[in-house]
Amino acid sequence: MDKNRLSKTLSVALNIQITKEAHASQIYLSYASWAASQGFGGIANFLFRHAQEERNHMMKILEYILKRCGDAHITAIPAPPENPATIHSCFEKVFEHEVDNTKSVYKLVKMSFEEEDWATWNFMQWFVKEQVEEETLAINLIDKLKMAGGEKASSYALYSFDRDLEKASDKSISAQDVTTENP
Ligand code: OFO
Repeated sequence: MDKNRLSKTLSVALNIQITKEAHASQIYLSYASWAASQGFGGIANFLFRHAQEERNHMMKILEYILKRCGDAHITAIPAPPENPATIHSCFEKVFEHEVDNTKSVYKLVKMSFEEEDWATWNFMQWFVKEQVEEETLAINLIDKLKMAGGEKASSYALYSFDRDLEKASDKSISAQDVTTENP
């Protein structure tokens, strides 16, 4: 008896998304290390936390594939891009990565809709909501940085921005504890 409840196409796409989430985690991890090396402890803390969140997203998809008795493949993760030149460009890049990830989430939603795989369609709605939150968060931070002077932000403005992020909570929710209401 074949217990696999995922089509070959969706299984491949979900596995690609696992690698994309792992890659996103590596990007946050590398930007966090860069920010820490520049003395921005608050920004680093924020980015390290997001690295963990992306890893949780990866686990969430892996667990879903296994729950549906599909084939999960763990592959190599592409290297993160070069370090950003400034804090402003760091957050612009974060936003661009999130938009890119949103596109692949939408692709999965479309595929599951076309296949009438309502379980996967429903599962992916969590990611649709999560991406809205992550894009909004990145946009808000870029707006704050613009107010602080953007690329020309003074050391004091960056110091205040860093201190604000330092105060943000350190807790990232594990994939298994996440709900649609509390992503
Ligand atoms: Fe950027 O959040 Fe994962 O999917």
